Formats: sequence, C-alpha cells, structure tokens
Amino acid sequence: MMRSGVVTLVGRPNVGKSTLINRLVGRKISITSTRPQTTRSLIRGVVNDVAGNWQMVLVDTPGLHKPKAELGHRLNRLVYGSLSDADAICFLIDATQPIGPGDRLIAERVGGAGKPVVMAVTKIDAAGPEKTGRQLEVAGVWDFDAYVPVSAFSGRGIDDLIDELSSRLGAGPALFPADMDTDQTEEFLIGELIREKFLDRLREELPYSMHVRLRELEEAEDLLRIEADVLVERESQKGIVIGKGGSMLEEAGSAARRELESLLGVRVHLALKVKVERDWQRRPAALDRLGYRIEGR
Ligand SMILES: Nc1nc2c(ncn2[C@@H]2O[C@H](COP(=O)(O)OP(=O)(O)OP(=O)(O)O)[C@@H](O)[C@H]2O)c(=O)[nH]1
Ligand SMILES: [Mg+2]
Repeated sequence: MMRSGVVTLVGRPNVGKSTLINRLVGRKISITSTRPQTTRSLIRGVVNDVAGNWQMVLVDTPGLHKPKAELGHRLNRLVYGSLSDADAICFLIDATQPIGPGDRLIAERVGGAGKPVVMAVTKIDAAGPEKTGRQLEVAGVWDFDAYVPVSAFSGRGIDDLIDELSSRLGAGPALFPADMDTDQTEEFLIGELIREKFLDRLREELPYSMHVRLRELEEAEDLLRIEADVLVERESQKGIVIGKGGSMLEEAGSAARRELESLLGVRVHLALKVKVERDWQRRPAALDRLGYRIEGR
C-alpha cells in the first residue's frame, strides 16, 4: 500500500535545513547562505520512492530564533504552526556548534508536539567523527525516535535519513503529482535567488534588512527580462547595497543573472533598483504588503 506524509525540518538558524532539503530533493529549491535567518517562508520539497511505495513532502522552515523584530515573531509562529500539519518532525542540530539554549528550547517544543521526531546531526564532514560522536551523546538525552548523523555536502547519512523519515509515513495517496518537486512558483524562486546573491556579500544587520520584490517578468523569444526592487530599511543602507561605484549591485546582480540563466535555460536581462522601505521588518502593515503573512494562525 502507498504511504505518504509531511515531514517538517526544524532547527536553529544556519544549522543546514535548506542545504539538506536541496540534497534530499536533488535540486536547489531553497536558498542557502552563511548568514543566519536566510529562509523566510515554508518551502515544500517532494521526495518520491524510486519503487513508488511512498511519497514524502518535506517542509523547509525559517530557523527558530529569539526574535528582535515583528518579522522574527511572525516567522517563529509560522514554524511552530507548521508542526501541527506534520506527520513527523526532522529536528536538525549542527555538529560543529555546541548545543545551546536555542536547541534545548526547540527540543522541548518538538518533543511535546506528539509526533515522531528524527534528529539529524548535520555538517559531519566539517565536524569529524569525534565531535559528531560527542554531539550524538549529548543530544541522546532527548531520547528522540532516531538519530542520524548526516552531511548534505558529502552525502554521508542521507540514505539512512531517508529510510528513517520514510518509515514514519502513514498509509495514504501521493500528495503531489509525480513530476512536481516543489510548490514554489518560478517568480518566488527568482526573487529568492536574487536575495541569496546579496546575503554572503553583506555584513552585520544588512542581510536581515533586505527584501527582494519582483516588479516585472517578461518573456520575449529567448530573453527573460526581470526587474526587481531590492528593499532596505534605511537610507544609510542603500549605499552599502549599491557599493562603491555600483560594484556590489553589479557583482550580486551578475551572479544572480548567471544562475538564473543556467536554471531557466534562457538569456536573462536583470535590472535591480535599491529602494528604502522604512523599517519594514518592524511594521505589520509593511510585512503584510511584502507577503510575510501568517494565514489563520
Ligand atoms: N560543511 C558543511 N556545511 C554545511 C552543510 N550543510 C550546510 N552547510 C553550510 O551551513 C550554512 C547554513 O546552511 P543553510 O542550509 O542556509 O542553513 P539553514 O538551517 O537553512 O539556515 P536558515 O534558513 O537561516 O534557518 C551554509 O553556509 C551552508 O553551506 C554540510 O553538510 N556541511
Ligand atoms: Mg534555510
């Protein structure tokens, strides 16, 4: 009998949730960066059993953190809310970082959710066997249903993780058509890929202050014209995002264009404009307008 279900990936910012979902799905559906709080929405990715016995809908989520602005509060609510739709939870901790109060808080919440919890200890390629072993020992006190050390980079442990997660699916039909591996629209992914190219290039609070809003998407023959606004929160941030003589905008813009071209298989013309949307992270009305809404929760 066919089995299916939803598995939600949760953990602190930067533990590797998005890198892992991309590895599991086999394609980049969620952007990643060295900066915490990269992901800002729920991103679904589908994994189908090769033999057709099961389908698993994975949900990438924003990293759970101590919020500093309304955006953070909304994102945390979004993640905790998503747990009620999950059939199983995959809780990630980073093997290279000490387990902290943030991890413990999440452990409590997922432990109390009444769902099977599989812990993935991530980045074991960077941590090495000793650190990984100690991490597994410390995390073992939580007594979750399974513990799987993984590396999304090398692929170690990925098959074990798929086995552990898929074994927790219940009887049910496929939730997505076989040829659909994500629920993201092309427009959404384009905006995210543009934002991604700025994240690692920006310092301090700037990655958090950025939002990318698509204005135009026009396909003509083999050329895709994209116009997008890069929003920042303050006038003083504008210059940094533009860079000396426009260098930052140029660098990030051409990196985005190159990736979009290879992803979409068409030539891309990308025009970016930097604009100020004052304190958008703090203002509920601005958050609503920019799409950071938490429906019905
Ligand atoms: N060495 C190593 N680094 C990894 C691995 N997985 C992720 N990373 C790195 O960890 C950083 C964070 O990865 P993300 O996937 O963006 O983390 P996240 O948990 O989605 O972060 P948020 O969206 O901010 O919550 C990036 O620099 C990744 O390249 C891994 O298996 N090995
Ligand atoms: Mg992420």
